[in-house]
Amino acid sequence: IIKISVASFEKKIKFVDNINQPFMENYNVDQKIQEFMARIEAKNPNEPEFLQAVKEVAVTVIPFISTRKEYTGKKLLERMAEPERTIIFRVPWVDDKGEIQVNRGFRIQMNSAIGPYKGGIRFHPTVNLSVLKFLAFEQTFKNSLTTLPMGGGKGGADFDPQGKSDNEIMRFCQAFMTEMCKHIGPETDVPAGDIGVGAREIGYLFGQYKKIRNEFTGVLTGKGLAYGGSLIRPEATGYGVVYFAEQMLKTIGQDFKGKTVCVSGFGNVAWGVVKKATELGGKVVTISGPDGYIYDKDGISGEKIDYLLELRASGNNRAEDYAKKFPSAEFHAGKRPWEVKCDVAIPAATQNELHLEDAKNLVANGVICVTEAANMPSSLDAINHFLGNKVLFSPGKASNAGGVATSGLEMTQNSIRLNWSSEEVDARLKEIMIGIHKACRDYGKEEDGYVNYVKGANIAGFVKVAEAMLAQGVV
Ligand code: 2IT
Repeated sequence: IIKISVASFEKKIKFVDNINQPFMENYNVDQKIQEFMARIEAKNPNEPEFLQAVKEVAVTVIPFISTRKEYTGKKLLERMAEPERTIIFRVPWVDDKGEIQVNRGFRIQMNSAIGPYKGGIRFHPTVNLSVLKFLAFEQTFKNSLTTLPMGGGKGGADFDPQGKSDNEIMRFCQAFMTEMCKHIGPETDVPAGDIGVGAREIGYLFGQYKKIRNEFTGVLTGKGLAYGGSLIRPEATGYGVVYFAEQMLKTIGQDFKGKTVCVSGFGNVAWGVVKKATELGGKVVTISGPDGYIYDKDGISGEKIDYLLELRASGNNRAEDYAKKFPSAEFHAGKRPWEVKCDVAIPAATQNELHLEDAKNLVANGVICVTEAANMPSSLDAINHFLGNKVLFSPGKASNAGGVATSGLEMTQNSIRLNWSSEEVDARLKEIMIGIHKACRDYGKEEDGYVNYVKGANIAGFVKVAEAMLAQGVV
């Protein structure tokens, strides 16, 4: 028995060695991608979102690796696709009726090569290992793109905040942090918000961390201004997306003025997008919720933008309420906004909300720029349709990096124990987004001048993490 297993072990090593053979001229890139993905799939069955995120990176980064001697044969991407640590824990709590509830909590510590793990916490019933691993994997590349010293992480729970009382939210956050506080810290892992986790939840999480650890530190970002939060952090993701889209438009000599913009979602990110796109002269005509989308022919501006915050805070998850409040709007039940003719499309809801059919609709209707605001909102075939039609298209890991970048700025302010003005934070945010855009262009520009932002973002994100990993050895 021992003999057989040693033989098969040797065989396996040989097989793996062949795949990562050193740089050479007739390196078969397509085969490398297929073999790489086969290994990742075998290791991570039943994780479709994670495999989707890895594949998008593999098809752009493996060809790049094949041209760089220093990166071949080092299993860099394979190491990046294996979390450094995965923590899965029970979150028991008592609801308002006195009934015991049990949720599952997670923290994926994906990669710490360039800084402490950094990434949001998501509370949503769809949360599972696959979703959080895809988010943590994307976060590693995104955080690298910001140029700030942050590794990649993500966490959350399959907890549904909808319909929960404030006390229930507090008890859940405390129960979640009671376990998570053992694994995080300002120099180790710094969580923040994501879907279902906003300023209120961050407050409760911070309070519990401080109580248990007896430390007042910048262990979380997205904090309230009274206890170490940063100005502009709530707006940052959406503003950053629009700053990025502005740069994309600039490459073809255009800007937001007079452009019709379709946005999906109505959460924190969509709010920031609508606010900044409107400020720059765009007309945002849609938002959406799980129930359908709103078409407002007059544009979502002024008090309607403030109403988005109310809508989100209501916890009802119903976009339809907007149409009840503003008669200029139509509600389209059960549909996504991508059937509406627009110049710029900004998916800002959640993963896999824009499929091939939607991409076909957008392209047929003359869309010129698609800037992702959510994490992985477009399916792979939708992305390929945009790229194939030479539409300006940027992946969330590049265009939504302003959120985590501003979290990085919050960490800096916490460390130096100072608070910057909103002008200062906004200026830094804008500079970072312009820098990310440039990095994407540098690595993603094709022979005909078209910028493949997917390729650019993946390679630029990869290079910094790869350099750090090479320098630090096999750890
Ligand atoms: O997806 C994201 O980048 C976030 N949810 C923000 C993460 C952060 O640490 O600010």
